[in-house]
Amino acid sequence: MTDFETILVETRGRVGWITLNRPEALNALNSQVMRDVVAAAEEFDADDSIGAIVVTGSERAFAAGADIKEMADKTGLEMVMGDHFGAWGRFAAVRTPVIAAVSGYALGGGCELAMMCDIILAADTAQFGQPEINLAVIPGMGGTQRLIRAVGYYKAAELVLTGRIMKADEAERAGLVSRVVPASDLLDEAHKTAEIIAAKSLPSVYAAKAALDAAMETSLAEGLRFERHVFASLFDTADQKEGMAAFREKRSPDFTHR
Ligand code: CO8
Repeated sequence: MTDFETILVETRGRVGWITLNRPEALNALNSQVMRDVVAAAEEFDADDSIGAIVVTGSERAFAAGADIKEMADKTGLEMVMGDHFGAWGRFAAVRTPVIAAVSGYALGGGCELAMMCDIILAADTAQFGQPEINLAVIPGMGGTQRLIRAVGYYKAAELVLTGRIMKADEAERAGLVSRVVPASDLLDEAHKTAEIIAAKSLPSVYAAKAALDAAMETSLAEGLRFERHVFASLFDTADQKEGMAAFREKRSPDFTHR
């Protein structure tokens, strides 16, 4: 793995860990964090021995947003030419499932980074929100688009227009968070969930994530067509033969990720 300035990166079994590490700025997402997170995620994604990725921050903050101090004096043209948006898109596009393990603040770009992941697990201390309106801007890394798909138009509109922060239990009720756990258990729970996914056959995991992604972007008819094709294509993998043989023989499957 490359050396990174703003994140800690670790491999535990088949799980790749990315820990945001700018405690002095509550893990605010500056351009270096973006470069580091994108590069680490893409390196894990290119590695067949990694079956799931966990992204986390500190106890106090998953990430308190894009770095306001870095952005404050930029012009619109500089924001466009910096292409921050495109690079974060590469993170959202990795094929490997990504779990966000969120403790403390997940605000602005922090909430948006969590929403680029496939599963959001929250500590009971987690707080989510899109407070950009308080800075006279709007969410710029997917907040207006992904939050609506997660919690519906009306709740998303309230959060984006007022900047209100919601606590973990509200985020779970709203469907943004899949599970809330005590803060002290968060990393263990994230690892257990990641290990469960990483033990599955990788081609089927890639296929499942691609089909879930398609549901976010296409009509029902298109999505169903895509799902049917991907489902059929998995019958050419050795793991499908192994998985179904293991079922018939009443034993655990031994997947080779092929
Ligand atoms: N950017 C830069 N620095 C930050 C950020 C941030 N988003 N958040 C916190 N910090 C810094 C503080 O400035 C402070 O540094 P210093 O000690 O040098 O003054 C340090 O982190 C600790 O923060 P606080 O002292 O403020 O800690 P508190 O516990 O008092 O407050 C809060 C915590 C409530 C989280 C508070 O820090 C806060 O409101 N932060 C900003 C939250 C916010 O508005 N986030 C949205 C940012 S805009 C955004 O995310 C747009 C996304 C789209 C961008 C797309 C292009 C890339």
